[in-house]
Amino acid sequence: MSYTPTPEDRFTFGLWTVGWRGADPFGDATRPALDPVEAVHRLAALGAHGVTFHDDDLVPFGSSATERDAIIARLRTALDATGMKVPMATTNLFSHPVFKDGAFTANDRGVRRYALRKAMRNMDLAAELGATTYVAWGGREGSESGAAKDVRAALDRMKEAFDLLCEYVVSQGYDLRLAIEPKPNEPRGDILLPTIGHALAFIDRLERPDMVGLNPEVGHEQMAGLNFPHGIAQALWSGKLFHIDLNGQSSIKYDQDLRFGAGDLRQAFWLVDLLESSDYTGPRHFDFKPPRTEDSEGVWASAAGNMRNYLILKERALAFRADPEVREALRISGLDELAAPTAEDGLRSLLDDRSSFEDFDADTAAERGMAFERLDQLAMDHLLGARG
Ligand code: XLS
Ligand code: MN
Ligand code: MN
Repeated sequence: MSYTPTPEDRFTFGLWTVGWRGADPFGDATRPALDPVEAVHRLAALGAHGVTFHDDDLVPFGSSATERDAIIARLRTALDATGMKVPMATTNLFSHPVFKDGAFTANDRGVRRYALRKAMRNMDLAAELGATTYVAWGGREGSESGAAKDVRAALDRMKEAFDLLCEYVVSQGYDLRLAIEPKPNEPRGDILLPTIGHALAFIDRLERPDMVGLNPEVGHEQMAGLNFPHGIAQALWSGKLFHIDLNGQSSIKYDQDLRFGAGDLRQAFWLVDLLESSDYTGPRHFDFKPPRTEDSEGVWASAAGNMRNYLILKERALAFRADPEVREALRISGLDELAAPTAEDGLRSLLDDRSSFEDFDADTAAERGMAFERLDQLAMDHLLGARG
C-alpha cells in the first residue's frame, strides 16, 4: 500500500494549523506569517482534499469590506486552481479581548449578541464556499472561579445561541450542520461542555437537535484522561459524529496538538480501526500545531506526517481485521457473542428461564478466560509491523 495521500482520502487542514507561528505563553513567534493562498497550494501538492478556517484566519479582525472581498476572491482563485474544498468553517470567538469572558455565554449581553452576529456572518461565507459543517468550539465559555459564572444560566444562554444559529441556517436555506467541539480546559480554567458526553447531553435539549452534532478532538478528550476511541464510538452510536479533529496528545497535560500518530499511538490505531469500519464518510481533519522548533519546511514535513501516519495505521488496522488468526481470536474472546441481543426472547421468557438464574452456574461461568491478552498482542504485532 502506498502512503501517499490523495484527495479521495479526504484529508483536510485548518489554515490555523500550518499557519501557526509558534507564539506560546512563554515565547514569541518563531515563524513568519503564512499566506492562506500558499497554504492551499502547499497542502494541495501534499495530497490534501481541502482546508478549513476561522473567520479571522482568513480575513484579519477589523478588515474593511473591500479588503475582505479581495481576500475571499484570492482564496477562491487558489481553490479553483487546485481543486481544494472547504468542507468546514468556524468562528474565532476567543482571540479578541472582547471575548475574555466568553462569547455565547459571556456575562455581558452585548458581547453575546456580537458573538452571534460574528458567527452568522461567517456562516454566510462558509455556505458560499460549499461548507456543510460549521464547528463551534467554546474557547472561552467557562470560568476560573466559582461565583464568576452561573453555569445553569450560562447553559440557558448556550442553548439560546445554538437555537438561534440553527434558526438562522434554516431561514437562509443553508445546507449546514453545526458541530460542537468539546474541550475540558485551556484557555479557561474550566470550559463548558468539556467532553463528548457533556455535549451529547446538551444537544438533546436543543430545539433542533438533528442539526447539531460533534467535532471531537483527539487531544481534548485525552486531556481529561478519557479514551478517545470509546468517545468516538458513542458519538457514532448516537449518530452525532459530524466531523473530527485528529492530532496527538501525550497524557493529561496542556493541549499539545501534536501531529496525528504522535502521543498515544495505541489509541490512534484503535481510532483509525473504528473510523475505517464505521459509516463515517466525513473529512479526516487535522487540527495540529507544527512545533515552534520547526522552520517553514518543517511545517510541511509535519503536515505530511499526519496523513502518512493515518494511512499507515489504516493499512495496519485493515490487515488486523483481515487476519484469520485475529478473527479466530475475536471469536474466542466472545466478540460475536456481544453482538447478539441478551434477551431477544423478551422479558417474560427471561423471567421464566431457570437456566438464566436459578440453575445458572456462576462459578463455572467465572472460570472462562477471556483471552484478551492474546488478542491485544495480535493487535500490537500488526501495529508494530511484526506481522504480515
Ligand atoms: C482549540 C480548538 C480549536 C478548534 C476550532 O483547542 O481545537 O482550534 O478546533 O476553533
Ligand atoms: Mn487541541
Ligand atoms: Mn480542534
